Amino acid sequence: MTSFDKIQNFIDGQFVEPGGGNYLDNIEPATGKPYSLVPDSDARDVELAVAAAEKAFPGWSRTPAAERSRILLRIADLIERDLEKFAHAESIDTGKPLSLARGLDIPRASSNFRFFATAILHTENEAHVTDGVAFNYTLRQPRGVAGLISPWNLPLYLLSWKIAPAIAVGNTAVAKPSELTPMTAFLLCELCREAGLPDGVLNIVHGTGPNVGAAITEHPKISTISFTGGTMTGRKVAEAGAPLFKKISLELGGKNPNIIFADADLEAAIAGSVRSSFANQGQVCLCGSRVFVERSRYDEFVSRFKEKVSQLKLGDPLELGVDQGAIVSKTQLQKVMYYVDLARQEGGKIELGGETPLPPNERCREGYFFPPTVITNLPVSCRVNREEIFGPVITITPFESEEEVIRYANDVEYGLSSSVWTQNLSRAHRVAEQINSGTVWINCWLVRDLRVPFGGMKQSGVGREGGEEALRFFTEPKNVCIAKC
Ligand code: TXE
Repeated sequence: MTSFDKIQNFIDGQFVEPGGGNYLDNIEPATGKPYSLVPDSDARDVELAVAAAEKAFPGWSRTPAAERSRILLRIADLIERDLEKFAHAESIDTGKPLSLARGLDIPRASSNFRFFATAILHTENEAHVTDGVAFNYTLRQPRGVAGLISPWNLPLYLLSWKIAPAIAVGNTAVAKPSELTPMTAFLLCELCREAGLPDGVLNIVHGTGPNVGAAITEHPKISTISFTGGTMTGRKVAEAGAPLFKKISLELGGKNPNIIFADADLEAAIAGSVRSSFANQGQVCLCGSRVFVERSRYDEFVSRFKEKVSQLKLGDPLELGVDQGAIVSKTQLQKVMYYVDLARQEGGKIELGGETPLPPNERCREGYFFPPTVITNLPVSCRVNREEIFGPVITITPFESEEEVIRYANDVEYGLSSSVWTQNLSRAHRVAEQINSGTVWINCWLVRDLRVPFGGMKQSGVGREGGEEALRFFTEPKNVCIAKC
């Protein structure tokens, strides 16, 4: 194993071993085999990272915005320069097709840095004049050390979505990527050094949720926590942070509806639904896993949708032309298979997929593959239709009326996103208003403008990320009131 294969923590600008000297295997999902080691860090490493972040805070928070911006822009440029290296690393680490990492994950990580680097150059401070009495202005100051915890499905994309706004506004950070997908976070540290980010501004501690994640959420000197991951974990993060009155943003799971009305442009709706169902093997919190189709076009939709889905090529993620790679881990694969079995027990009809496929090649003989799976004939209220599967499995259900489908859409504990396909503008507005989700896409999916508020309702989370919301989340508003004498 080369030194490149042994991932290290990044604390105070240095690559360091975990204090306990322990490592975990980092598995390549496409092969099922370990290909690198990831630190199995613990609270001692978090302690060192917090100390470094605290030490760096006074200097970084006083660094002029223009200088912070310059460094973040440099990081964005360097990610772009190393696009191929990062895309390969992300594909190997997650099992996602190389083309997806190259076309979406890594460019978006670069955009995240660029977006917040420039956003901080264009902020305004509010002022409130109290008639004849006083003048108020609002300072928005960085809050100190931020704890940033991210999941495995879009590793660098989601971690940079937190790191960039946190440090852009002058905080320092202790970040923890998922222990399943640590590689691109490790590579990012080298670029931060090259870009001239001062030591201690960004610290990355690798390890498991219970050891490192919990140490971050419980640490009294980390006052701000931004978390993306599963809903059950989000609950633990909230429980740990509440007694310490931490400011917490939670971006959690989804069970998103994808609604196709009879008047939709069916060609576009089918193409969009194939993406929203199976992009990244269905492992995107925004995937539309519950497809609802108006009865009069239901049969046509199901047959055309199945035809399109059957054209998706499952294969070695590193090969060209592959649409479906591997599932991130054995545990996640088992979870997906459990839900497909449950669907059978609940009376579902497996229209497509549902069985472990043959390995795509010799290299991937032990890989974690599962085909795009389409299920019909399930009641809206069954578990498969209510619980987050987070894999390449979707259900299709017919509906009779607008009222009925709105009821179906809202009848889950989640509320992250939704898609609505219709040519009727009034209906689009009406339905968008009534669906309980943080984002409603009309005639599209995953169109992301980094300025818009992003987050979930109900058990999909608390708080919003993106644009102004992120800048506000990572700062503390302070009102200064000057008497008019
Ligand atoms: O995620 P976890 P898991 C959903 C999806 C999946 C399920 C479980 O349904 O099947 O969650 O996945 C860290 N304190 N999503 O277990 O555990 C962990 O190390 C602090 C949806 O892999 O939520 C990782 O860095 N942190 C989702 C991060 O939390 C803790 C994306 C997320 O992992 C912790 C991923 C603790 N006690 C899974 N325990 C989405 N909506 O984007 C774990 N972590």
